[in-house]
Amino acid sequence: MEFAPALIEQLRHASRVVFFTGAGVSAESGLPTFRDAQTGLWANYKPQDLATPEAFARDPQTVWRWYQWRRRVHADVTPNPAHHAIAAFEARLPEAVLVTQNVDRLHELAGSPAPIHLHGSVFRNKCASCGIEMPEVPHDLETPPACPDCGGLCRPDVVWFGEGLPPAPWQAAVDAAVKAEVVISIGTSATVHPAARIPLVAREAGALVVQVNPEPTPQDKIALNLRGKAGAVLPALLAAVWGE
Ligand code: BV8
Ligand code: ZN
Repeated sequence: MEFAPALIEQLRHASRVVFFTGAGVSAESGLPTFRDAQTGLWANYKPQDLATPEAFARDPQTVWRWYQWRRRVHADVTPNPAHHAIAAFEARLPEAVLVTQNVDRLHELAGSPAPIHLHGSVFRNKCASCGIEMPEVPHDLETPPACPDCGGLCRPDVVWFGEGLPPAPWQAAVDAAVKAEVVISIGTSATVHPAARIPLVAREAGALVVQVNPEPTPQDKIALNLRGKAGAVLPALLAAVWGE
């Protein structure tokens, strides 16, 4: 895979690089992206309809079972070469920051030290009423357990549509974006807000935005586009920059 020499030079001399990932970085690990049609039992549900507080209030059992199904699916997948390449870049770039929209833990499993999760984690639970953190439970538990403090229902500690993003991760991501020399935006449809603004904030502050995606996205116009799958492009980029 060929890269523009100017891009390689810039990455060789950059220290403040922000990696911004979406569901596409986990696609080659076998995790369906939000855009992919759901399978089996969940084929006739749209994620956007289930990942909302209203859906949980209306039918907690169904929403809980959807997350338990996703946890079972997530438990069986492993990081792919894209996750490993990002972790290898981070190991060489002490000031690198990884911001992810994903709720899986594949970046952590690939060795990324401190991914910033803008949308929470499907492996953390909290009380839907008082918000305290609740322990993980076996992924085959069919009904949400009750909060030991207030009796409220347990829910996954993810950000649902219509919910605000956690302030600290959001601020950390914006701070990294405004200081970034380069943002590498990987596997995101750039349609979910406000997360999708992170590359734009960096661009407006003068950063180069590189986008890795086999498909066009609304980010195309502000990015240097590397059309391809993350699992192929990122290891090739790593080799071109560091000769690894
Ligand atoms: C908020 C956790 C306000 C849950 C998620 C109208 C216009 C604009 C915005 C809105 C609007 N109406 C409503 C909104 C706001 C809404 C929003 O953006 N909606 C969109 C859908 C229009 N946003 C919100 O509601 C946010 N909150 O605004 O709150 C507020 C503020 C203050 C106080 C109170 C309230 C909250 C959004 C967070 C939602 N939660 N996840 C869960 O997972 O169950 S987001 C969820 O979707 C995923 O986590 C992921 O982050 C996102 C999907 O985006 P991507 O990661 O980009 O994935 P996607 O499938 O879309 O695309 C995959 C890409 O990968 C594709 O481009 C594909 O080509 C590419 N790809 C595929 N294979 C590969 C690949 N790339 C590389 N390699 C490959 N092999
Ligand atoms: Zn509670």
